[in-house]
Amino acid sequence: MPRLFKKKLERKKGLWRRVVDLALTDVRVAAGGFDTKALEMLEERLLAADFGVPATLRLTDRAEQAVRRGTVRGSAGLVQSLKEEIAEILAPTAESGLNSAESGPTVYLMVGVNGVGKTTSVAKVAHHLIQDGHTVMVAAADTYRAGAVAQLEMWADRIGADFLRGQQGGDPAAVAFDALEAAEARGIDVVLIDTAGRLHTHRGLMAELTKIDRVVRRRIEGAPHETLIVLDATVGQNAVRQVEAFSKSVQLSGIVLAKMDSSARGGIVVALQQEYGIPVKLVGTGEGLEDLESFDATSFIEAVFGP
Ligand SMILES: Nc1nc2c(ncn2[C@@H]2O[C@H](COP(=O)(O)OP(=O)(O)O)[C@@H](O)[C@H]2O)c(=O)[nH]1
Ligand SMILES: [Mg+2]
Repeated sequence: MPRLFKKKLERKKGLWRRVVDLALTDVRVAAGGFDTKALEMLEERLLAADFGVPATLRLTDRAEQAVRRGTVRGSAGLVQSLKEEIAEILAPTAESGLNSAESGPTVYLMVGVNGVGKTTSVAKVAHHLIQDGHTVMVAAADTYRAGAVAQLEMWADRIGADFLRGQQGGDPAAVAFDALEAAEARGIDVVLIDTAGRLHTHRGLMAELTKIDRVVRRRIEGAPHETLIVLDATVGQNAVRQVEAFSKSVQLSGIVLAKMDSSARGGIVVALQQEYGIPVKLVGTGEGLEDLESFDATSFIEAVFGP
Protein backbone atom coordinates (compact mmCIF):
# COMPACT_ATOMS: atom_id res chain seq x y z
CA MET A 1 0.00 0.00 0.00
CA PRO A 2 1.36 3.45 -0.82
CA ARG A 3 2.07 5.58 2.20
CA LEU A 4 1.68 9.26 2.92
CA PHE A 5 3.82 11.25 5.30
CA LYS A 6 6.89 9.21 4.50
CA LYS A 7 9.10 12.22 4.58
CA LYS A 8 10.14 12.57 8.16
CA LEU A 9 9.15 15.74 9.92
CA GLU A 10 11.50 16.78 12.64
CA ARG A 11 11.82 20.18 14.20
CA LYS A 12 12.20 20.40 17.94
CA LYS A 13 15.51 18.87 18.87
CA GLY A 14 15.02 19.00 22.61
CA LEU A 15 11.55 17.50 22.56
CA TRP A 16 12.24 14.27 24.43
CA ARG A 17 15.17 15.46 26.46
CA ARG A 18 13.23 16.28 29.58
CA VAL A 19 12.17 12.66 29.85
CA VAL A 20 15.73 11.99 30.95
CA ASP A 21 15.63 14.62 33.64
CA LEU A 22 12.67 12.93 35.17
CA ALA A 23 13.49 9.34 34.44
CA LEU A 24 17.17 8.75 34.56
CA THR A 25 19.35 11.34 36.20
CA ASP A 26 19.36 9.48 39.50
CA VAL A 27 19.50 6.12 37.83
CA ARG A 28 22.70 6.96 36.02
CA VAL A 29 24.24 7.87 39.36
CA ALA A 30 22.81 4.87 41.18
CA ALA A 31 23.78 2.37 38.56
CA GLY A 32 27.40 2.46 39.66
CA GLY A 33 26.36 0.22 42.52
CA PHE A 34 23.16 -1.29 41.28
CA ASP A 35 21.17 -2.71 44.16
CA THR A 36 17.58 -3.02 45.38
CA LYS A 37 17.47 0.65 46.17
CA ALA A 38 18.70 1.63 42.74
CA LEU A 39 16.17 -0.70 41.19
CA GLU A 40 13.37 0.92 43.16
CA MET A 41 14.61 4.29 42.06
CA LEU A 42 14.62 3.22 38.44
CA GLU A 43 11.08 1.94 38.83
CA GLU A 44 9.95 5.19 40.42
CA ARG A 45 11.56 7.31 37.72
CA LEU A 46 10.09 5.30 34.87
CA LEU A 47 6.62 5.52 36.41
CA ALA A 48 7.04 9.27 36.90
CA ALA A 49 7.91 9.59 33.21
CA ASP A 50 4.66 7.78 32.29
CA PHE A 51 6.14 4.51 31.11
CA GLY A 52 3.19 2.85 32.87
CA VAL A 53 3.28 -0.22 35.10
CA PRO A 54 3.62 -3.01 32.47
CA ALA A 55 6.49 -1.39 30.55
CA THR A 56 8.18 -0.28 33.79
CA LEU A 57 8.11 -3.82 35.18
CA ARG A 58 9.42 -5.20 31.91
CA LEU A 59 12.30 -2.70 31.87
CA THR A 60 13.25 -3.12 35.51
CA ASP A 61 13.08 -6.94 35.25
CA ARG A 62 15.37 -6.86 32.29
CA ALA A 63 17.77 -4.50 34.05
CA GLU A 64 17.78 -6.68 37.16
CA GLN A 65 18.47 -9.84 35.17
CA ALA A 66 21.24 -8.18 33.26
CA VAL A 67 22.84 -6.97 36.47
CA ARG A 68 22.52 -10.42 38.07
CA ARG A 69 24.06 -12.15 35.08
CA GLY A 70 26.90 -9.68 35.29
CA THR A 71 26.33 -8.46 31.74
CA VAL A 72 25.72 -4.95 33.02
CA ARG A 73 28.45 -3.07 34.76
CA GLY A 74 28.08 0.54 35.72
CA SER A 75 25.56 3.04 34.50
CA ALA A 76 26.55 2.78 30.83
CA GLY A 77 25.66 -0.90 30.82
CA LEU A 78 22.35 -0.27 32.51
CA VAL A 79 21.45 2.46 30.06
CA GLN A 80 22.39 0.12 27.21
CA SER A 81 20.08 -2.57 28.56
CA LEU A 82 17.20 -0.09 28.85
CA LYS A 83 17.81 1.19 25.34
CA GLU A 84 17.71 -2.31 23.90
CA GLU A 85 14.54 -3.27 25.70
CA ILE A 86 12.75 -0.04 24.75
CA ALA A 87 13.87 -0.53 21.15
CA GLU A 88 12.27 -3.97 21.28
CA ILE A 89 9.01 -2.58 22.64
CA LEU A 90 8.96 0.16 20.02
CA ALA A 91 10.02 -2.06 17.11
CA PRO A 92 6.47 -2.22 15.67
CA THR A 93 6.47 1.59 15.35
CA ALA A 94 9.35 1.47 12.87
CA GLU A 95 7.31 1.73 9.69
CA SER A 96 6.92 5.43 9.07
CA GLY A 97 4.10 7.18 7.32
CA LEU A 98 0.35 6.72 7.08
CA ASN A 99 -1.59 4.16 5.06
CA SER A 100 -3.25 5.42 1.94
CA ALA A 101 -5.60 4.17 -0.75
CA GLU A 102 -4.39 2.46 -3.92
CA SER A 103 -6.89 4.54 -5.81
CA GLY A 104 -9.70 6.90 -4.91
CA PRO A 105 -9.72 9.01 -1.78
CA THR A 106 -7.70 8.13 1.28
CA VAL A 107 -9.76 8.57 4.43
CA TYR A 108 -8.46 9.38 7.89
CA LEU A 109 -10.77 9.41 10.88
CA MET A 110 -9.65 11.49 13.87
CA VAL A 111 -11.09 10.67 17.27
CA GLY A 112 -10.50 11.58 20.88
CA VAL A 113 -11.93 13.39 23.89
CA ASN A 114 -12.61 17.12 23.96
CA GLY A 115 -9.74 19.57 24.05
CA VAL A 116 -6.93 17.13 23.33
CA GLY A 117 -5.95 18.84 20.08
CA LYS A 118 -8.01 16.96 17.47
CA THR A 119 -9.01 19.88 15.27
CA THR A 120 -5.54 21.42 15.44
CA SER A 121 -4.00 18.07 14.50
CA VAL A 122 -6.41 17.68 11.57
CA ALA A 123 -5.26 21.10 10.35
CA LYS A 124 -1.57 20.24 10.77
CA VAL A 125 -1.87 16.91 8.95
CA ALA A 126 -3.93 18.53 6.17
CA HIS A 127 -1.39 21.33 5.86
CA HIS A 128 1.52 18.94 5.43
CA LEU A 129 -0.33 16.83 2.89
CA ILE A 130 -1.19 19.95 0.88
CA GLN A 131 2.45 21.04 1.04
CA ASP A 132 3.35 17.61 -0.33
CA GLY A 133 1.11 18.28 -3.32
CA HIS A 134 -2.04 16.40 -2.32
CA THR A 135 -5.55 17.75 -2.47
CA VAL A 136 -7.29 17.54 0.89
CA MET A 137 -10.81 17.87 2.23
CA VAL A 138 -11.55 18.35 5.90
CA ALA A 139 -15.01 17.42 7.13
CA ALA A 140 -16.53 18.65 10.38
CA ALA A 141 -18.41 15.63 11.65
CA ASP A 142 -19.22 17.65 14.72
CA THR A 143 -22.77 18.83 14.44
CA TYR A 144 -23.11 19.89 18.06
CA ARG A 145 -20.87 22.88 18.51
CA ALA A 146 -21.01 25.68 15.94
CA GLY A 147 -17.71 26.95 17.32
CA ALA A 148 -15.96 23.69 16.56
CA VAL A 149 -17.17 23.82 12.95
CA ALA A 150 -16.06 27.44 12.57
CA GLN A 151 -12.64 26.58 13.98
CA LEU A 152 -12.10 23.87 11.37
CA GLU A 153 -13.40 26.10 8.60
CA MET A 154 -10.95 28.82 9.59
CA TRP A 155 -8.06 26.35 9.35
CA ALA A 156 -9.35 25.00 6.02
CA ASP A 157 -9.40 28.52 4.57
CA ARG A 158 -5.92 29.19 5.80
CA ILE A 159 -4.30 26.04 4.42
CA GLY A 160 -6.33 25.79 1.22
CA ALA A 161 -8.26 22.61 2.02
CA ASP A 162 -11.79 21.87 0.82
CA PHE A 163 -14.23 22.06 3.70
CA LEU A 164 -17.45 20.23 4.37
CA ARG A 165 -19.87 20.81 7.21
CA GLY A 166 -23.09 19.15 8.28
CA GLN A 167 -26.36 20.62 9.38
CA GLN A 168 -26.43 21.85 12.94
CA GLY A 169 -27.85 19.01 15.02
CA GLY A 170 -27.69 16.66 12.05
CA ASP A 171 -26.25 13.16 11.87
CA PRO A 172 -22.43 13.20 11.97
CA ALA A 173 -22.34 9.93 10.03
CA ALA A 174 -24.19 11.71 7.22
CA VAL A 175 -21.44 14.35 7.15
CA ALA A 176 -18.85 11.62 6.75
CA PHE A 177 -20.88 10.06 3.94
CA ASP A 178 -21.32 13.41 2.16
CA ALA A 179 -17.61 14.14 2.48
CA LEU A 180 -16.69 10.88 0.78
CA GLU A 181 -19.19 11.50 -2.03
CA ALA A 182 -17.90 15.02 -2.57
CA ALA A 183 -14.26 13.91 -2.43
CA GLU A 184 -14.87 11.26 -5.08
CA ALA A 185 -16.77 13.68 -7.28
CA ARG A 186 -14.02 16.31 -7.01
CA GLY A 187 -11.11 13.86 -7.22
CA ILE A 188 -9.75 14.80 -3.79
CA ASP A 189 -6.77 12.73 -2.60
CA VAL A 190 -7.29 12.73 1.16
CA VAL A 191 -10.34 13.25 3.38
CA LEU A 192 -9.79 14.05 7.05
CA ILE A 193 -12.84 13.59 9.23
CA ASP A 194 -12.77 15.61 12.44
CA THR A 195 -15.20 14.13 14.93
CA ALA A 196 -16.82 15.77 17.92
CA GLY A 197 -14.92 15.42 21.16
CA ARG A 198 -16.56 12.84 23.31
CA LEU A 199 -16.04 11.59 26.76
CA HIS A 200 -15.06 7.98 26.45
CA THR A 201 -17.58 7.28 29.20
CA HIS A 202 -20.52 8.57 27.13
CA ARG A 203 -22.12 5.54 25.54
CA GLY A 204 -24.39 7.36 23.07
CA LEU A 205 -21.52 9.32 21.59
CA MET A 206 -19.32 6.26 21.36
CA ALA A 207 -22.09 4.45 19.47
CA GLU A 208 -22.26 7.43 17.12
CA LEU A 209 -18.55 7.03 16.42
CA THR A 210 -19.07 3.38 15.54
CA LYS A 211 -21.76 4.52 13.11
CA ILE A 212 -19.46 7.02 11.41
CA ASP A 213 -16.86 4.27 11.07
CA ARG A 214 -19.43 1.87 9.62
CA VAL A 215 -20.64 4.40 7.06
CA VAL A 216 -17.06 5.07 5.94
CA ARG A 217 -16.31 1.34 5.65
CA ARG A 218 -19.41 0.74 3.55
CA ARG A 219 -18.85 3.71 1.28
CA ILE A 220 -15.19 3.10 0.39
CA GLU A 221 -13.50 -0.26 0.48
CA GLY A 222 -10.41 -0.26 2.67
CA ALA A 223 -11.42 2.97 4.42
CA PRO A 224 -10.78 4.41 6.91
CA HIS A 225 -7.12 3.99 5.97
CA GLU A 226 -6.15 5.28 9.38
CA THR A 227 -8.18 5.82 12.53
CA LEU A 228 -6.04 8.08 14.63
CA ILE A 229 -6.74 8.81 18.26
CA VAL A 230 -5.44 12.18 19.37
CA LEU A 231 -4.10 12.21 22.92
CA ASP A 232 -2.98 15.06 25.14
CA ALA A 233 0.52 14.18 26.31
CA THR A 234 0.09 16.20 29.47
CA VAL A 235 -2.67 14.06 30.99
CA GLY A 236 -0.45 11.06 31.63
CA GLN A 237 -1.91 7.65 32.31
CA ASN A 238 -5.42 8.98 31.69
CA ALA A 239 -4.48 9.05 28.00
CA VAL A 240 -3.74 5.35 28.19
CA ARG A 241 -7.26 4.74 29.50
CA GLN A 242 -8.73 6.78 26.64
CA VAL A 243 -7.08 4.44 24.16
CA GLU A 244 -8.60 1.48 25.94
CA ALA A 245 -12.09 3.02 25.85
CA PHE A 246 -11.99 4.14 22.20
CA SER A 247 -10.62 0.76 21.14
CA LYS A 248 -13.97 -0.72 22.10
CA SER A 249 -15.81 1.42 19.53
CA VAL A 250 -13.37 1.76 16.64
CA GLN A 251 -10.28 -0.02 15.42
CA LEU A 252 -7.48 2.42 16.19
CA SER A 253 -4.49 2.27 13.87
CA GLY A 254 -2.31 4.95 15.38
CA ILE A 255 -1.86 7.79 17.82
CA VAL A 256 -1.25 11.48 17.40
CA LEU A 257 0.40 12.59 20.62
CA ALA A 258 -0.43 16.29 20.90
CA LYS A 259 1.04 18.86 23.30
CA MET A 260 4.28 16.99 23.73
CA ASP A 261 5.93 20.41 23.89
CA SER A 262 4.15 20.93 27.23
CA SER A 263 4.98 17.55 28.71
CA ALA A 264 8.11 16.05 30.19
CA ARG A 265 6.67 12.57 30.31
CA GLY A 266 7.48 10.98 26.98
CA GLY A 267 7.43 7.49 28.48
CA ILE A 268 3.75 7.49 27.47
CA VAL A 269 4.85 6.43 23.98
CA VAL A 270 6.36 3.25 25.38
CA ALA A 271 3.37 2.62 27.64
CA LEU A 272 0.91 2.87 24.75
CA GLN A 273 2.85 0.49 22.55
CA GLN A 274 3.44 -1.99 25.36
CA GLU A 275 -0.16 -2.01 26.60
CA TYR A 276 -2.20 -1.68 23.41
CA GLY A 277 0.19 -2.31 20.55
CA ILE A 278 -0.89 0.96 18.97
CA PRO A 279 1.97 3.04 17.59
CA VAL A 280 2.45 6.76 18.06
CA LYS A 281 2.71 8.03 14.48
CA LEU A 282 2.75 11.78 14.85
CA VAL A 283 3.68 14.13 17.65
CA GLY A 284 2.25 17.62 18.19
CA THR A 285 4.82 20.13 19.37
CA GLY A 286 2.91 23.41 19.50
CA GLU A 287 -0.16 25.29 18.37
CA GLY A 288 1.07 26.23 14.89
CA LEU A 289 0.62 24.40 11.59
CA GLU A 290 4.29 23.46 11.41
CA ASP A 291 4.38 22.04 14.92
CA LEU A 292 4.13 18.39 13.96
CA GLU A 293 6.75 15.65 13.94
CA SER A 294 6.86 12.08 12.76
CA PHE A 295 7.58 9.70 15.62
CA ASP A 296 10.79 7.80 15.21
CA ALA A 297 11.86 5.23 17.81
CA THR A 298 15.58 5.54 17.17
CA SER A 299 15.58 9.32 17.59
CA PHE A 300 13.35 8.98 20.64
CA ILE A 301 15.70 6.55 22.36
CA GLU A 302 18.77 8.59 21.48
CA ALA A 303 17.14 11.76 22.73
CA VAL A 304 16.18 10.11 26.01
CA PHE A 305 19.40 8.21 26.73
CA GLY A 306 22.00 9.85 24.54
CA PRO A 307 23.61 8.24 21.46
N1 LIG B 1 1.10 23.45 23.14
C1 LIG B 1 0.31 22.79 22.29
N2 LIG B 1 -1.00 23.10 22.21
C2 LIG B 1 -1.78 22.41 21.35
C3 LIG B 1 -1.26 21.36 20.54
N3 LIG B 1 -2.28 20.86 19.80
C4 LIG B 1 -3.38 21.57 20.14
N4 LIG B 1 -3.09 22.51 21.07
C5 LIG B 1 -4.02 23.47 21.70
O1 LIG B 1 -4.98 22.75 22.47
C6 LIG B 1 -6.23 23.44 22.46
C7 LIG B 1 -7.35 22.51 22.03
O2 LIG B 1 -7.13 22.12 20.69
P1 LIG B 1 -8.29 21.64 19.72
O3 LIG B 1 -7.64 21.25 18.44
O4 LIG B 1 -9.38 22.65 19.64
O5 LIG B 1 -8.81 20.34 20.50
P2 LIG B 1 -10.07 19.40 20.18
O6 LIG B 1 -11.16 19.81 21.10
O7 LIG B 1 -9.59 18.01 20.48
O8 LIG B 1 -10.42 19.58 18.74
C8 LIG B 1 -6.05 24.62 21.52
O9 LIG B 1 -5.79 25.77 22.28
C9 LIG B 1 -4.83 24.26 20.70
O10 LIG B 1 -4.12 25.37 20.21
C10 LIG B 1 0.16 21.03 20.66
O11 LIG B 1 0.71 20.13 20.02
N5 LIG B 1 0.86 21.78 21.55
MG1 LIG C 1 -12.28 20.02 17.86
